[in-house]
Amino acid sequence: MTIGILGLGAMGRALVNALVSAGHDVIVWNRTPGKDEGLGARTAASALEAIEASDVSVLCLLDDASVRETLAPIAPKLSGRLIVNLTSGSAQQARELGAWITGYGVRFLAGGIMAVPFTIATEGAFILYSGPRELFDEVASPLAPMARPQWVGEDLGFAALYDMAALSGMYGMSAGVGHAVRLVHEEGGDVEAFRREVLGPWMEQMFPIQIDGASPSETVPEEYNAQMQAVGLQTMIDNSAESGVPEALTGHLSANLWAMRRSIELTEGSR
Ligand code: FVH
Repeated sequence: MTIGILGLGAMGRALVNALVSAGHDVIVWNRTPGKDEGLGARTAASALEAIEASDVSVLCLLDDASVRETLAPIAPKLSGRLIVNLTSGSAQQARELGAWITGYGVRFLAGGIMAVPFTIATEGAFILYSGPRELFDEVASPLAPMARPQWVGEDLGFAALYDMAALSGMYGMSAGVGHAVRLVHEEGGDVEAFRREVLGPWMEQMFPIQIDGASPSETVPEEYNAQMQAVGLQTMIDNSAESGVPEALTGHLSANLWAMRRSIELTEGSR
């Protein structure tokens, strides 16, 4: 199978490396020439040439606008081609892109990469796909060297939706740990020791509890004591201000405080 990779940014190049290492015939295209050097793949002179030479073409560009810009001039020539879009975007963008490009007879799958370039082709990496199951079955095995393929439904928006939601979880964690070390630093604490001896063990203890307890409900289970948590969160926000940390870095605490207050309000309203 010949696989086309369109987009040779950090992620696109990592995908090419994984496929070439697995012995695939890979043809690449990038808007700016020169990024194909040393990849061991064939180079196409245009996006159309790459797609026409490929059994399946993977787009890994910056954003939805760059995908539209790349495909719009050539879309009428793509009927019957199989295209997988791994470019990040919103669920609505994925659905609209799918409706538009399948209108030209393109067989289309949407995706979301749950990895960073240096974890591509490692055990933990996976890629979400959504769209027609038969198309996923066709590409899952050839694209597996990039990362474990995981189909999340026929709805073309679901891979993007799950991707955005999972990234929200990661950035929430990132905001929390970033704020934590800033707080310790501002007060002259030992950041290294704090990370190793306090933050790491604490996060490890709480991580499975957070994942198991994650819920779309607006009310917190009684045993988690929303009243107590609201008081604690306000103290954390006050402590942050007292330590001189910019208020903008406490957004994750404010979001949690809002959720606790909402839970208290709803629980009291139902009594
Ligand atoms: N890198 C990461 O950690 C994340 C992990 C999760 C998934 N994301 C998404 O993957 C897409 C590509 O990310 P990337 O890291 O490869 O991004 P860049 O290194 O910035 O490369 C961008 C490529 O997009 C091309 N490009 C930009 N604009 C256009 C356009 N208008 N027309 C055609 N191509 C365009 C750019 O080409 P050039 O600047 O070299 O000419 C690069 O090939 C992305 O959706 C992440 O959210 C990565």
